[in-house]
Amino acid sequence: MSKPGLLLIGGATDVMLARMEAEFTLHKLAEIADFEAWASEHGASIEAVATNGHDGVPAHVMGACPNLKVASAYGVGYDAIDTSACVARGIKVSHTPNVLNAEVANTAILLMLAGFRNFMADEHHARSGNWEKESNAPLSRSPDDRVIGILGMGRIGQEIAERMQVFNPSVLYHTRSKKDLPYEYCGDLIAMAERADVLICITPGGPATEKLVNKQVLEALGPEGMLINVSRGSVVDEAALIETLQSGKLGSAGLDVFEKEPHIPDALKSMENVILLPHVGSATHETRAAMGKLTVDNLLQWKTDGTVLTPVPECAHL
Ligand code: NAP
Ligand code: 8YV
Repeated sequence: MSKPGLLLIGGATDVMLARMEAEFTLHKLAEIADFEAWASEHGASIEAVATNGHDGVPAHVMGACPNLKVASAYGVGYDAIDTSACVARGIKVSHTPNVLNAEVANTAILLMLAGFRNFMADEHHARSGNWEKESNAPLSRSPDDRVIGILGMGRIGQEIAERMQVFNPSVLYHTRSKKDLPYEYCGDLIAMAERADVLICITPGGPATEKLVNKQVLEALGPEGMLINVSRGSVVDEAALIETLQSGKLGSAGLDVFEKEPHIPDALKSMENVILLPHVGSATHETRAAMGKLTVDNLLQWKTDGTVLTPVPECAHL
């Protein structure tokens, strides 16, 4: 019996490739030179797509694959996938929730700790020889006993709140609906930012959260305040972020995500009170292996019985 066609969009590890190739006829988008020619020969054979949170499933790919039935995303965020279009066609979309909670929470906390303790500048002070040539590094601030506002209190937000308990924080959170959690709910994001020493963003991206962290929120956070963004670049108004940091109306920032990745504005690169990471929130061997396993498990489950293990909520009814 012939194997169903699977189109790989973006990269995959060797382990993922071996498992996919054993069960599907694999086509790699990155290796297709003439997409139209490929589509007319193979498009109709493609029943599954493996993709990621950045590349999604482009409209021209969906259009070229009339028999597409499942799209398995490597990552929990799926704002790059048009789920309405998938639901309309009965395409099941899956993602990789939970397996990356701990890693992304660690990333957010590491950014916060590095910010309070001024570790980037201190590292430079040590490495550059300035310690020997000049003097001791300036004092930094303690991460203990801070007010932490978390924007988005889902799987990862809760992991962040739990993991930072050793620093004795007062945790506030803002979401659209109050949760049954031992943290203080704030219905008003600006009011939460006014009270917080640190605002940690960990909502999904997409239109519902676009520029939720605007100039008013950043100014409310204030000259001593710290913004940590490990969600999506779209959640923060990047121009307002640059403006408030430059004017001193916002104290500092730790950023793993940006509006136009992989582009990072020069203004952000030039600021010493900003820590920049190249979207590595989940990027460890261990966590990426777990994400890769679940990505392929979803495809194999679909091949077995037409279901997926971890559908995105919009597709759970399919
Ligand atoms: P989740 O469990 O779905 O949690 C999302 C949270 O955001 C919920 O508490 C939700 O509460 C809140 N939310 C959604 N829309 C909102 C809005 N308009 N205003 C305020 N709050 C809103 O998702 P998760 O698994 O924690 O992942 C969150 C996101 O993190 C992903 O979608 C992805 O974008 C990002 N992420 C980034 C990395 C990285 O490498 N940097 C890695 C993994 C994930 P309500 O529905 O009650 O509002
Ligand atoms: C990954 C992420 O960088 O899961 C997410 O939403 O942003 C990260 O874990 C990405 O999705 C891998 O493609």
